[in-house]
Amino acid sequence: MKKIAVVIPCLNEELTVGKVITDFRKVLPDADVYVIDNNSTDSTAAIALKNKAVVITEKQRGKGIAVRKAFRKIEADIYILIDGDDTYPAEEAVSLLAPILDDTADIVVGTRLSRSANSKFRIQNRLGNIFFKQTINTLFHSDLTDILSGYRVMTRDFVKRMQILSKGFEIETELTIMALNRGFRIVEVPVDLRPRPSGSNSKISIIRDGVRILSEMISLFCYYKPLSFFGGLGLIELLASGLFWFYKVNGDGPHAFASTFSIGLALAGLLSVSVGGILHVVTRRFQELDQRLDLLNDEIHRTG
Ligand SMILES: Nc1nc2c(ncn2[C@@H]2O[C@H](COP(=O)(O)OP(=O)(O)O)[C@@H](O)[C@H]2O)c(=O)[nH]1
Ligand SMILES: [Mg+2]
Repeated sequence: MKKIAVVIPCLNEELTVGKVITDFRKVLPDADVYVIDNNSTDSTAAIALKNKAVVITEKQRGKGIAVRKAFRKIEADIYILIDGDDTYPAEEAVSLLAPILDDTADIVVGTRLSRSANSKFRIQNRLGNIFFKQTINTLFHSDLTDILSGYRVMTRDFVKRMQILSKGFEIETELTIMALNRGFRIVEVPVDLRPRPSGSNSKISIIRDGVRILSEMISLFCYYKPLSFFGGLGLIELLASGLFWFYKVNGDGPHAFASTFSIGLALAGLLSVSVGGILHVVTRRFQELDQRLDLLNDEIHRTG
């Protein structure tokens, strides 16, 4: 029998955490339920304990920090990550578990944005999600429908191989990009997102967390695909230098500044491309190292 852990990161969710726990007790009576409480100032922890969940306290604020602690502390074969605001249907856990149980996925994402989902989004959240989805699919050549879903089911192997560094709401972006980059099998299952019950408030700030999520995407793109990132930058600089030379140096303006600027831009372009090339080689070596560590991990796991 597979050991299932339900992991619920919470910050001030006293209105909903109890229902999320009892809903999972009905759907998966043998699962262990963990609430990762981030110093909530309301009675989230007390309600979780009353509903016989295991409460893990994390002093440092941030959903990413809470999930990282959960991945380190909790031992299970399968991990179900879900928000504590009762906006995701616990009853869908069975369909999200299926690809994991029949070993066709390493991570299953409850997609709120697939055609068959009937999710209740605030318009700015829906537009933000679509923008981020397009960005990741473009940068990483994937065709995912939902990047930021808080409802995920993951194998132990996946969870224990994640080096989570993000602190806040970038956690889902980091998990998605690391899964894509490491070639894990991602399966999406439609779920209907519900609105929060009245009186219960989202902790996300569209601008602050939107900027954080975007910068997380760009930095991971830079780390995992340095040749595309720096090479692309270099090509833009070389192109700009060529255009500048063509229009300015050949034009009748001050030539000295124009030619110096154009040559400077060309050199910067060549430098970016070379940096991209060097980092590409280094990244390749790191990927091989990751594989070796994974093999060692398997070895240790097998020999116990
Ligand atoms: N542990 C922890 N959980 C958080 C933090 N911020 C948000 N959460 C939880 O993460 C989940 C998603 O947050 P929410 O505010 O609903 O974001 P939204 O669904 O994107 O609007 C909820 O269960 C929150 O309680 C935090 O700083 N620490
Ligand atoms: Mg929410």
